[in-house]
Amino acid sequence: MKSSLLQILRTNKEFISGEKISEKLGCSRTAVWKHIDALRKEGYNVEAAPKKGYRLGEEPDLLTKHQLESRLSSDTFVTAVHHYTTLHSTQETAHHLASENAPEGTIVLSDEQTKGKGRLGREWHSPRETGIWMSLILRPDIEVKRAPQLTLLTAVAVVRGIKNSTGLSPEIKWPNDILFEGKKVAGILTEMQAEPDKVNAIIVGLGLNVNQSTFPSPLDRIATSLKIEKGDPVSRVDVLAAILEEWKWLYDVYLKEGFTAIKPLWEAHALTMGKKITARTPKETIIGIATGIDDAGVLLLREQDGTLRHIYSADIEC
Ligand code: BTX
Repeated sequence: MKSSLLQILRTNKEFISGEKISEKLGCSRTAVWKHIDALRKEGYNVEAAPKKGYRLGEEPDLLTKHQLESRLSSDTFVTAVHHYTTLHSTQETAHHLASENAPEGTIVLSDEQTKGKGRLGREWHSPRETGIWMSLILRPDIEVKRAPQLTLLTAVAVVRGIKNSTGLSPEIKWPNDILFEGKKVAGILTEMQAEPDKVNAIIVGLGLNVNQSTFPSPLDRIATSLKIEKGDPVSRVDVLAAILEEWKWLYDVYLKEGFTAIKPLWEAHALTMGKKITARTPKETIIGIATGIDDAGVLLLREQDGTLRHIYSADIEC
């Protein structure tokens, strides 16, 4: 109800009467008033004028269920939004929901994470209301070995969503970082619930720094935010809605045509291609020229002696 009310108020630039709203929503005028009162308490500036009705002014930058739902297009792939003010980790909660059969398209968002996690048990700094800390449950009918392709697909969605909503153009560092001139603005963590030959759920976590002005040491040397890059605060909900739009069509294309259709889009934003890089895996360090990714999304690295190496997972230094 709150999502629909927000949509109605937003699409009416001028005042709209309580009666009209109640007709559109199929509820009483008292119910309309109650919801408007609740929105005001959350920080929405809803003007009221006698005989004219209500008009929406400034909106707070919240990632609540109704704020996000009111921004999504009707053909979104988002089926449920779970919003929390604080969580250990949206990944942890999404895993729990996935194992209880939450449908594909379920999103978990939190204003802050107290134990946000990166790959290999690293920490992800997720301070309150400054970033997008979210996990998405997907249930594609794909082989287990194809799951890492969803990290690359998500990176494309994030870069394109950022570009569409802010005009900024970050780059992708294989496999899971989004950077502005070497500084990390976002990280992606793809995890899986699977049987040996069947994916039950893929949980894609996205941490995107939006409105931080500074970072604690030692992150200050390696991290940036959209606000720092743009020089102005950025609306988290606008950015997230734009990313979800991109995510949806890329995922549709991926399910129909496979990763080969996504690969050129990924390459168009990839930072590492053609450059000399160092790939560190738990077993070895490989230095070479990144020549591209193959049709599975595996990084191809040409060593000095000409050997072509396939890198399935590594930390990359450019
Ligand atoms: P990663 O292992 O590639 O990167 C983790 C590293 O990034 C850390 O060791 C640290 O150096 C650096 N780092 C930590 N926090 C930040 C930050 N806010 N900005 C820039 N750099 C940072 C990347 O892992 C994947 C991160 C996914 C995070 C999301 S948030 C929502 C979801 N829930 C959850 O617990 N994790 C995911």
